[in-house]
Amino acid sequence: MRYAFTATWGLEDNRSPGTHMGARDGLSRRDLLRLGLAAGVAPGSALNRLLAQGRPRPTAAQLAWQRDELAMFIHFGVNTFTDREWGDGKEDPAIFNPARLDAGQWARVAREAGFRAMVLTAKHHDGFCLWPTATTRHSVAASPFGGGRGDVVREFVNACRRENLKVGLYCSPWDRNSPVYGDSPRYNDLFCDQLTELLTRYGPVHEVWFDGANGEGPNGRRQEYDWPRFWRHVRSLQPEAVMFSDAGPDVRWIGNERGVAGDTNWSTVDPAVVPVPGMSGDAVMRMLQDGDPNGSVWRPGETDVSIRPGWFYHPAEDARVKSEEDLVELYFTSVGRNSKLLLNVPPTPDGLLHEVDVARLRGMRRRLDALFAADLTSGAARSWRASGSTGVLEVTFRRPARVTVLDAREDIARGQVVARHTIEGRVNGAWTELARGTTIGYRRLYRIAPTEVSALRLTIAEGLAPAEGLNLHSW
Ligand code: FUL
Repeated sequence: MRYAFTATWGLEDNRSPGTHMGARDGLSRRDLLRLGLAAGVAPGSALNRLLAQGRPRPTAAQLAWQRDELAMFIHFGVNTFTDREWGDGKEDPAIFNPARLDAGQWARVAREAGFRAMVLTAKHHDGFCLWPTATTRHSVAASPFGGGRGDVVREFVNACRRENLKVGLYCSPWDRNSPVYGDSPRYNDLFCDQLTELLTRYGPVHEVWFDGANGEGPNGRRQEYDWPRFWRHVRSLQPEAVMFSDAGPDVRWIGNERGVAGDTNWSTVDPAVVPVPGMSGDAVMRMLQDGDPNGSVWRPGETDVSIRPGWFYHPAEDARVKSEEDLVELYFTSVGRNSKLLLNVPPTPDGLLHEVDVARLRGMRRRLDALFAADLTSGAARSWRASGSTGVLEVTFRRPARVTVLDAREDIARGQVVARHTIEGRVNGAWTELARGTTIGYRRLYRIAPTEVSALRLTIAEGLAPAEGLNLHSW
């Protein structure tokens, strides 16, 4: 017997309801699956319910996070003024002087382009804090911005609230300015103090973002981060926030910065493979990209990518902003692969999003709205025939329609089970394959050549448990 669902990291509050089930039942999910597959479980049976219960499921916060689909990343700080990507912590705070800073513009552009959240780099690796902190003098308080009384985090949060966007904050553990960095207990205390300020002064925070970067060379200072402590601390201050890092605990990095989630993408992972942020290696990267169908915790992947080559604004990249079509494609390779898109749009030294970026975002929204203008399956007749953990969902249209996007969905509130699927269309009376893939999860989107169909059929060729609440839309 394997007890697969013990809480990880000793977080008192591992809020994933599914994580404790197996241990209480005394059966691992693998055992349950084996039993279920052998028995050819009937939908609705007691064993079926047990199988479904044994799988990890999202918390309310993870579910809401995923359903938001689009978040905007804002990289802003001293690098914006030095034209660098990684500052060394020796910058003079006097260089931070955004003359026309307008977080309201960031938030308006984000909302109008369909984003539902924003994440700001409150502190990047250079250690410069965008809020007036008591933990260091390396902050906005030592800059000319607002006459030394400015607070970019406050302006950001206020702007998010005005536009009804959720608030996310990035606080880099790697700190190239702090004199106590490398003196592990002292720096861990300081980092927790910074988190306390960020998570108690500004009201509800929905996402706390921990990057895994650490570029210290062989002669650099080695800092042992106390991750379990950081995570417990965030959980105690903002219990509704999801925490992002390579190792979650709530949402994981997708394993690249190109904007591409795994073609196979499970929201469950084996936490032992990526226990802390910043690890490398094939097994780690595979776990981040693909997840693990037998994983014991729910930790969906977030896909972060920049609209420009760099994360921070560089005038030399004004001609290298991703096109409208690139951005639409990013939506399909992230949201359309059971992930969430965190798209970075860096403000200029003026403190505004650049007009080229703004135009591209508007263009992306126009294109997405056109693609998803009408759900062709609304009013269609749906029938679902299940057999064990496989099944067929047939959607018969009232009249034939030209389909360009296929949109399969699992009810992830109940977990993720589909391992292999195909989608066919009835074209001139004959079933024709239109798409095939592995996982579905929250949403699996396919763009296809426009095809006139009178019906669609989603076949689940392999599942880990019977799929309940599966759906298929088309646009
Ligand atoms: C990485 C950082 O090193 C980059 O500068 C950027 O912030 C990216 C989102 O995360 O770890």
